[in-house]
Amino acid sequence: MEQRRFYITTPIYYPSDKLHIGHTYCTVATDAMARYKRLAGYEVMFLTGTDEHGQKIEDKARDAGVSPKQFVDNIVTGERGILDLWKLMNISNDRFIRTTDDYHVAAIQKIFKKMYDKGDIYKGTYKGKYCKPCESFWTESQLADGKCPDCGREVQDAEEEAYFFKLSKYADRVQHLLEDTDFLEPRSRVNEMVNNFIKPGLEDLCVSRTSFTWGVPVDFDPGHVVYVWVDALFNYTTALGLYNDKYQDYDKFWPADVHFVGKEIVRFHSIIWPAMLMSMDMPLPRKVFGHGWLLLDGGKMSKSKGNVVDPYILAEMFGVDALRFFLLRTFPFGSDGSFSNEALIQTTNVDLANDLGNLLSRTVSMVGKYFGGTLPAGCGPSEEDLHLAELSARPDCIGITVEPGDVACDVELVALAAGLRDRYEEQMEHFAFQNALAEIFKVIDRANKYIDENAPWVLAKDMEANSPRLAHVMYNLLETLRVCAILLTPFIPQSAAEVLRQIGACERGSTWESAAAWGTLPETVAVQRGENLFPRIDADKALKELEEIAQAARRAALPDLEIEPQLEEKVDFDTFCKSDFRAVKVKDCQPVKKSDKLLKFTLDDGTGVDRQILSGIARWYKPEDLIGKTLMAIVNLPPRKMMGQESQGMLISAVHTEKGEEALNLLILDDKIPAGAKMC
Ligand code: ME8
Repeated sequence: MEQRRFYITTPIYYPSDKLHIGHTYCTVATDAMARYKRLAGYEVMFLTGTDEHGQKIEDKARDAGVSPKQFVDNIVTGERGILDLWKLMNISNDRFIRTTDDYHVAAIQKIFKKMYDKGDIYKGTYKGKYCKPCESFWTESQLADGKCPDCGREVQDAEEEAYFFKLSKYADRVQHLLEDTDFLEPRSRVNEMVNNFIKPGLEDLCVSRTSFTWGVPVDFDPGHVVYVWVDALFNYTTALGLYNDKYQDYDKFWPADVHFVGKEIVRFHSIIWPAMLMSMDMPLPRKVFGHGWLLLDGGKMSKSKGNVVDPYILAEMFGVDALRFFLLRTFPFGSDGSFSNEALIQTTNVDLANDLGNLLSRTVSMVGKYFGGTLPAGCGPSEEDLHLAELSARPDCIGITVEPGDVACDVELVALAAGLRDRYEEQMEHFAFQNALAEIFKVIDRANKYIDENAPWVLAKDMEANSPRLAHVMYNLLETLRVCAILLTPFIPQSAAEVLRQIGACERGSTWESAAAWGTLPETVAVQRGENLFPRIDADKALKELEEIAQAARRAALPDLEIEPQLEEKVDFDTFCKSDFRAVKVKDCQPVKKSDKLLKFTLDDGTGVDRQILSGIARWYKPEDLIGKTLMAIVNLPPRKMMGQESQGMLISAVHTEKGEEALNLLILDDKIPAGAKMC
């Protein structure tokens, strides 16, 4: 039989900044899809990588004082960089492409030349608008209120000699592709593309730049570099071996089965990409799926916002599987979703700790307690169970009726679990991860209810009479856990493997086929107790910890040092001279009762009479550390009352702001200066 193949890609990420949880979303979804297809017996190619050229990177590298290559190397391969992140998140990509890789650069030059030779790329003058952060050209009519329609930022005028791709030539074919096939999903994105971009008239696309150098050089016209999106989109084919000898998988895997991309780059993938492939006479990918964004407080995600969105921190605090699970369980893949730490904790506690975790630990510990860890022979599925399971696994099965003599709850559980794989597959084939997980959790909920209905602890009171029934209940629970764990593997690979280990499922009981074969576990299966898979998270404690981390991050983003600007307004000399500044020696210093700000000073000001000054500096100084010090005070201010006590003057200190925190330093004078010495 011919091996079934599946080629899936994520966008290649810009290494312009550290990735946040929103970036992780698409890669985790792609990983779940790739793992699901492998489980179902496909030979899978899962590609991800980094998009390393363009003016934005060149500018950022200059600001950082390093070369563009050093800059991207640091973010891609450096500590806690993109490669480390995918390793941490247990991403099973088969290949990783960097657009600065030599084989890719050489291949892009050949591709550009081929489209040029065909007459689809020609030289002209570019006049228009350019959005630097998005690396996107726009015509006047495409701008939104004069700004970039993608990110809302200012655009710049751009005019230069440039090469153009004849996008207009392919407009009709692309429109047909979008409207009359399932090329682009979800369907709502088709209308957006056709109405906003194709119907107003597709203009030819500027595909080279001369104003910067960090890109793939056009080899037949020095000074031009290839537009970063041409360079980036063809990664999906160069990484398979198109126009290079590094890989030999092009014939095997192209066309791609699906490109997963975020909604803002659907335009590039559903209009420009197919048009260029048409120009190259290459087969088109089978599908582009435009997923939604994870929003933070209703807006785009960024690290400067309060909530912690650093995937490293979240994975370390809650576990990689909990994070992966949350992303795909909570948000429908095609729509936007609101990310919050509260929701992450809630989902982990409810689904993983309560529902799945408890089902596992209760089942395994009861098999241990009542049967010494090994179920007795004869506890497996009855003839009726098997018949029922077979019926349930058939898509045409229309509901199960309970025959007299059947145990109703057995019938329900077995029917639900045995038919799960088909319902799950249906959802996974449509990239409906949330629904696929919902199907699994319906079965898990039913199994938890099944425990309560059967009350094994009551059955166990009379083992002699009830042992066969109790063993059969336990067997059904283990089988349910087995089916669910197999189907959870693409989402939570490590934890699902641990569930399978704890229930004693061997390799044969962990396969895709066995997920639809009720009764695969041997009757005398031995369970292995293990640690609690998903300990409950203390929400208050975790949120407090995250808030502290967020605050520290906000502080770190603040300027190191801030000093108040000098006053414009002038003071005349005579007025200034009226202020009487004196050296004073601290004889005593005490905290002021009921005030966490004030310290009370008893000072020798050289007059022979003690002077009392109150000063709001308790945050910065311990009273005992100041006794004996010589300070500076202004002594001819009118006395004023603070917390019921009189203050006769003011101590002079220097203030500034450090990382957003107010800092204060008293002016401490040389001890040689006698008390009362006038400052001038
Ligand atoms: O666009 N929620 O790279 P990129 C969900 N280099 N997805 C998000 C997100 C969020 N909050 N923030 C970002 C590029 N993404 C190009 C791709 S492909 C040939 C070239 C997604 O690093 C975003 O939608 O800016 C996009 O799909 C992906 O992260 C990479 O974004």
